[in-house]
Amino acid sequence: MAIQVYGFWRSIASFRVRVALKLKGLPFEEIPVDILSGQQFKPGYEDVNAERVVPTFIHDGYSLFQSLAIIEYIEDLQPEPPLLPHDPKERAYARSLALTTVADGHPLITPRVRNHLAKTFAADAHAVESWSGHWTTEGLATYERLFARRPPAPFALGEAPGLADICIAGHAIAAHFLKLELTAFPALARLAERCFALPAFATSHPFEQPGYKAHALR
Ligand SMILES: N[C@@H](CCC(=O)N[C@@H](CS)C(=O)NCC(=O)O)C(=O)O
Repeated sequence: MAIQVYGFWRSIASFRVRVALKLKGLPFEEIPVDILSGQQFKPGYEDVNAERVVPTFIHDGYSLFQSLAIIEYIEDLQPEPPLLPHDPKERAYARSLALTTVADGHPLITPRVRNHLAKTFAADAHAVESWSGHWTTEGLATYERLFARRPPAPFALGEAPGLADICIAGHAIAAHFLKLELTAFPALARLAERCFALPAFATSHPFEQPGYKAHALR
């Protein structure tokens, strides 16, 4: 089976797909699309991804977008180890945790939203950072309230990392990019630490990607 992922080192959604593939032990090739320099808007990439975002997932020529849909496809392709629980209530809870960042937090801080704030509403760099920090903190606080009701044990849904942990770890990366302190969110911070102790998470981290290393050397 041949898997390719169009992604970007800094992209939280690409991180999510990278971790899922690594937890499943599925080899893949990552093709970089520099979304900070606008490569996603080049006509060639629009043919690959109509939304002009990363990630795009290609499996034996079949192309798919949206990280959550991609991860659920990977789950169907390779059921072991499971990323979603089998129990319907637990599955729904895992998806709820995932969507807190995938549907609610992350979309508000993507480059296109930040650029639109700057270009259309004359938001300066400080205002854009403040906007992103606000919405990311809202997500952190939501997770912390949820973890007060049901503490991770040790991962969000139990003994093994899954979809929810992947998405929460991505949210923690976004917080780090925005220089947000996690001290007020200790349960989330511990969960993220547990995740990044695992090779699948650690090697998927943006700072571990060749694109970051090249960027840092510039
Ligand atoms: N909901 C989508 C989000 C995709 C997305 O917005 N990706 C970002 C990178 S994390 C992107 O490509 N942004 C390009 C832009 O904002 O112009 C998913 O989970 O795949």
